[in-house]
Amino acid sequence: MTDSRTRQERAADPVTVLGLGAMGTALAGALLAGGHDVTVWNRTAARAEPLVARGARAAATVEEAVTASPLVIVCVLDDDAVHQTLGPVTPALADRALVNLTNGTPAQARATSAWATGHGAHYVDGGIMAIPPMIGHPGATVLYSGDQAAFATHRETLERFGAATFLGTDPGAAALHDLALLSGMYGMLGGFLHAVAMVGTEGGKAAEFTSALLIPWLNTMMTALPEYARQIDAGETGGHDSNLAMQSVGYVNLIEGSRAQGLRTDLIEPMRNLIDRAVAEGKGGEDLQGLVPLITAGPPAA
Ligand code: FVH
Repeated sequence: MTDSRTRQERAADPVTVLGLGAMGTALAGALLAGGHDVTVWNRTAARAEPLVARGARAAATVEEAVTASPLVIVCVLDDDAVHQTLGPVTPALADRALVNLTNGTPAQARATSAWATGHGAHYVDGGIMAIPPMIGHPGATVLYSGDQAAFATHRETLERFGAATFLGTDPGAAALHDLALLSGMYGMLGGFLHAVAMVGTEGGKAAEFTSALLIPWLNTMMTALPEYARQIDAGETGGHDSNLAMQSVGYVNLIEGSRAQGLRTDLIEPMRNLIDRAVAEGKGGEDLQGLVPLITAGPPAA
């Protein structure tokens, strides 16, 4: 699937986008802005209208959409929706590059890859590390894995969305790293939401607190991560600065203080549970890095 044409010659390559929710619309919009010949399809046909007004062609059926372009991008709600969309049109998939930017698990990516490849498609899985307004702008990154030749052939088109990072030929790799990054994001956002709720109980404004105190604090803490990561890779569990026995005592204040302010503690309980378990297992002298082996061990037996 190598392509020796120049970037300019590839600029108007036809591309199909299946799924025109917030993200699919942003992806199709970036392709239109890049000068591509874009065919779109959505289960609810009316959602194609704004893109048609910008120059896209709306296909009447999924089959018509898939056969319109050598590169087919699918971005729908979930894995079931991918298969409900493409399942009835498998003969049309042969020789297409199918890039699936629907959020899913590594297992789903591997199964969909085997399924699509079995129908003759060149399958690339992807994880979008951006929200729709970021697509096509600096800061957006999309992770890809799977068919390397298909990725290389369409790389410049895929770069219309943002930086394109290829993580290898295992189709599950992009989903694994996507979920890992989302876990980092939800951890941060969960902390943010609890923090602004706490300050708000005494009339504090989220905007002022966030700019003046929270962001500088999180930025400072972020500088510790590379050393934590090095220790985790080396199998070291810390124990020099902020041991878990101390943190389990201090964490009680976070829980009790939140309750006293009338807050729910759902967002902060899980970390406390893990710290307490580590201490109960004799790891009180370790630092937070020591929690990774507990996470890796999987859920405790019932
Ligand atoms: N939006 C975001 O911030 C995140 C950023 C990171 C990547 N995610 C993932 O992208 C996928 C699509 O998300 P979305 O934001 O476009 O989602 P919605 O706006 O809710 O649109 C959903 C589209 O999926 C279609 N759809 C749902 N079920 C089916 C089905 N059974 N068969 C065919 N299409 C289906 C839906 O169609 P319709 O309701 O308009 O007819 C929309 O096109 C997703 O995996 C995110 O996790 C977004």
